[in-house]
Amino acid sequence: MIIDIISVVPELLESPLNHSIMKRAQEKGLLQVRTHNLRKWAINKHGQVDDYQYGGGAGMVMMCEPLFNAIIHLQTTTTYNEIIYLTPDGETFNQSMANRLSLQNNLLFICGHYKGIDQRIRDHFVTKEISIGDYVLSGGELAAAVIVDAIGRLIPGVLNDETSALFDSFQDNLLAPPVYTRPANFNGWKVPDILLQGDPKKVEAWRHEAALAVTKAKRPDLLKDE
Ligand code: 6GU
Repeated sequence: MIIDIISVVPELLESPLNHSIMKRAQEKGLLQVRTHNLRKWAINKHGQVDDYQYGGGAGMVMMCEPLFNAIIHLQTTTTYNEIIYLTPDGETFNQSMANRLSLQNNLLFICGHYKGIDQRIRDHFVTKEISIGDYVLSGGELAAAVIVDAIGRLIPGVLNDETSALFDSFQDNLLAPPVYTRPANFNGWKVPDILLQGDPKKVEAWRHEAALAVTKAKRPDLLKDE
């Protein structure tokens, strides 16, 4: 999968996408993340990419021209399944969106800053608008990093069997059950017996019950959907 990201602060994307599982996905050639500094398509030598908003009011708006030229340039070599604008007024991101997006070949993310991007770019290019939650970030980059991570780990071959995404929280609308590692007794705090007895059926049943209990306690809304 190729993910292109247009940003005025591409540095913000570097660390989160170049370590751990995202690093491995890219080294294995399963994921290619390419960041593009919008200033390359600035309208003048001052690097201008934003301007005052028509109608007045505080805050700058990212101009049509740099975004138009950046998108057209990228489209000459890549056909995108979705052009995604990261914005607090987009559809709220969740695991089922991550699952669907992980099946695509090429995605383009546009990170907004300031008051956002000129509406005409949204009208004429953007095919999907995503928010990562009901709060406002200073730009779309951290949201893009979150989404790329959530999608990237779902690409077949990125995770091995042990870390398989099939057992993640939310994949079956349940939160994950508690987990334990050695020692079996730490300061008198004991690991549940079932997990030590080595009967896979009993372990599975215990985990399912525990997942249900955790979900009921913390996120009862998840159980209502089904
Ligand atoms: Cl995608 N962008 C910004 N700027 N703020 C957000 C967001 C996105 N999602 C939640 N808050």
